Amino acid sequence: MNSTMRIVNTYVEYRENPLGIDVEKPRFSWILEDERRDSFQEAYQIQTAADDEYGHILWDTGRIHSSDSIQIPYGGEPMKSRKRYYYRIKVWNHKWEESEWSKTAWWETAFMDYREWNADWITPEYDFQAPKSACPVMRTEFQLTKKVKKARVYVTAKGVYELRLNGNKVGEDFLTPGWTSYNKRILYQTYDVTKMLQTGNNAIGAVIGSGWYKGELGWRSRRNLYGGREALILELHIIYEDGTSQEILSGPDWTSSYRGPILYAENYHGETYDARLEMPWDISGIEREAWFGVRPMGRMPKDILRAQECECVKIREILRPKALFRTPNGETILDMGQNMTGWIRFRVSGKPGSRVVLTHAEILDTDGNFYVDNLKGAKQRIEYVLKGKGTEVFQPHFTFQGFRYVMIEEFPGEPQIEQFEGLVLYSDMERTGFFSCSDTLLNKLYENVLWSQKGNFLDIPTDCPQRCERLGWTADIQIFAATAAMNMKIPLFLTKWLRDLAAEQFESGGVPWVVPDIYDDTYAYDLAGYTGQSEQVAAAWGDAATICPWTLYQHYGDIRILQEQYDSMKKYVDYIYHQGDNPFCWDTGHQLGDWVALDAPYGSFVGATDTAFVATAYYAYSTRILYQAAEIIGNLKDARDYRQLYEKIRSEFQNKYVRKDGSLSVKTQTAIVLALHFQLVQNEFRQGLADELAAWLERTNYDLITGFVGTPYICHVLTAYGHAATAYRLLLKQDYPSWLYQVTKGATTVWEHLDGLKPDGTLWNPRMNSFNHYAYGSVAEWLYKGVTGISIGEHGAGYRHFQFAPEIGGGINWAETVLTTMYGEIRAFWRRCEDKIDFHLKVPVNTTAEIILPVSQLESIRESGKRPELGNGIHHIKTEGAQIYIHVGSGNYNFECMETK
Ligand code: RAM
Repeated sequence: MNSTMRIVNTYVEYRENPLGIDVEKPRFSWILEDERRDSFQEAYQIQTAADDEYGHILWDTGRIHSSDSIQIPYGGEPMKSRKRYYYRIKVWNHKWEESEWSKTAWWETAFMDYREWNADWITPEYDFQAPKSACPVMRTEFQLTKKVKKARVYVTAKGVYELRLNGNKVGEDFLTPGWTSYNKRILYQTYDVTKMLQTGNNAIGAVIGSGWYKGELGWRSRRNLYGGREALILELHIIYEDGTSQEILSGPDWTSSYRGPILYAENYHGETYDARLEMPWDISGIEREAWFGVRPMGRMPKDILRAQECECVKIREILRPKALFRTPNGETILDMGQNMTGWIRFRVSGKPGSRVVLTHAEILDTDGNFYVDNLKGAKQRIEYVLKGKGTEVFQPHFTFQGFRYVMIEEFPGEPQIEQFEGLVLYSDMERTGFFSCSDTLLNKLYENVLWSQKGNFLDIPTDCPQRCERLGWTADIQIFAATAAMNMKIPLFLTKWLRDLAAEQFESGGVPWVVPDIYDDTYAYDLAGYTGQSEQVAAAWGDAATICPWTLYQHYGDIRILQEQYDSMKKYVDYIYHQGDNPFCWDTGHQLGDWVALDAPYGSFVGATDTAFVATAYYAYSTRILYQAAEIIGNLKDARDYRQLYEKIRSEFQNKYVRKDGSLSVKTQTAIVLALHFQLVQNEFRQGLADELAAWLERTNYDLITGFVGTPYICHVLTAYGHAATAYRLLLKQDYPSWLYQVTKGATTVWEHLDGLKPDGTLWNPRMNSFNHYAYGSVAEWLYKGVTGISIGEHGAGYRHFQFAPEIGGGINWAETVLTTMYGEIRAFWRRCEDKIDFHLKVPVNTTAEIILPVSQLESIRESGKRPELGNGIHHIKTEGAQIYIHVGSGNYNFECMETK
């Protein structure tokens, strides 16, 4: 065993040591490292065991001759519920050198079958004298006489809950159980509470807020969308040192009270908390008399319970305010320096009954005063009443705010900046992508994109986090998914949401505008006028059904997501097939088109691009994804049938929209972008169209005028047809309209509108003007792919094979991307120095890369001082046009190129 190939990380279902999963065949992935170049895995072995010493092996693959190192499904006996399984992995490299066993890791199951739930759903008995909007508590006490070896709690609620045990909060998650299509799926969480229990008396209970379940949703101020009563279900399983066990279950013996301190809590509107009403309900020995009973909800189904499927929401970052100042109107304002989503935590002392009142907003108006009009009625207001004992620290429970500025309306004494901090809440995803370059404005744009992702990945992918919307708008996420997947590890987050998408899909196969779906035609009326349809389905929105699973497959090599979502993908394409009289185009229904494009007619959100053009282009694209997915999952009949359908749609598209001279009949930039990016026009016309787009941009001062639909692809299209210089002009333009315009205006997140704040200082219509919307942030995909040049190669799903083809230009002197993929870290870097350019690439073990350098002669390249030659990781070298292609295996490569231009 003299190999230096090592397993440095192992994952089960994308996680290290997940607690409480119910996946039947969890998948293993591992990351390999080796200092030597060109290192590949030849074989692997996985062992699982009931103990961490492997005394009792449960499943042993033996040595499997395979180079696969990600997404290997468990193949042992069906797993039992509530058991920990240990595993370890070893590998052999291409020289048959054997690695050490990986560090022992584990996963633990929750309930593998919902029928094992013995607890009841319970709801508090109503207390008519309690404040109407108060958050109820449900609790119980129990005795332990023996020493506890292991204890787990399985818990969820209708509403959002905070679970407490013996005086402490259980776990570090907030706003659990998050938002799913509650009528069909509710996720429960698992916590290890072994250390929180004590011999003698114990108390456990939860306080429940309205949350998404029964709180206000949508701008029409509707409540109780899923039901009118909070409910809780909980099982605490205790195993004693002596091997015996005990269960504490939510049930009729629990008690409830509405008399706690949280008097009001709503996602949009904030929280009211009266600390004088605090009661120690989470410790044992309280008066039972003042408490009401609970009602078991016999009819509430348990078959909708699923173990938590992704990372929960946590406090991911803490920000210190940048300034405390007074506005011209005399308002006292805290500036967080960053538009963020989450809470303010403050420290305060004062008399009993004195108050802290805070309101949150995204921007100041042009006069520098606090501006709330764009919140569309979301109050974002925190009211805290002091109990008046020493220093009191408060952070909200069942609400979240999108804000940069906080107006301090009331505060005992003079507020000091040190008394406040910003708690940034989002789903606990690992950051995987880093980009930076020599252009500071571009770096700021990139940071803003990241912040918009943080601000809008709060359990579901939302359009915005501040106004009374915050919904799972389907187009927004399909547009942003690839960027999101490079920035952070999102497969679990998005898989969970895609399950909701499938759950919410209409009988007809149509996909609702938002997932979870809360809309009906009255909402449609507000956005689109009377549509006369009960189901709202739009191109580019519904296509989230195909594009999101495909994005996960590409970025994480996840075939299971294609298998799981396949029916949903197919139903969606079939739905379009059945719209209107012509099955090969989509020219019916109410379409949202190239949303918020600047070429929109006055007063419209829908850009100038013909909506049937957009719909047909997307129809073709989704059908192509579908047949490719069918191929990958081995459904060859569908692959054939849908490929034929795709070809028919494409020729119908050409009949309708491509003129004999190769120009398009729809004359917008977005039309060209879609036609090229989705490869819908005949080969011979493509270059001409790309040239037309580039010339158009040049003529119009590189104004960025495309909307949600055209913008994500515009730079990719330009670069694919030799117009990288134009892409850079567009990207780096600072005056209005452009991406950097908002950066020069002090943006710290990405705006919904390119003209959210116009050059003349006026603001876009407050009805719809968010300053934290990630759709336009999809340009960051081009920072990774274009500027630093990292993209997934053909048949390279999961970055098993990738390209490094940077676009040197835009006056940028250096750029760097570090990307943690399923195979490990890719690092790509280039730098201009005097008359040459340095390139560096780190290729993970078990992957290959194609390096494409912008020189035409091998003579002008050096690797460690020599002309590159085959061997030592380099598999092929070829010259084509003005570029050199070098195919390499794993390792670190440094090339030096004499610049050609
Ligand atoms: C707005 C949303 C979203 C968009 C829809 C059509 O209300 O914020 O971004 O997808 O409309």
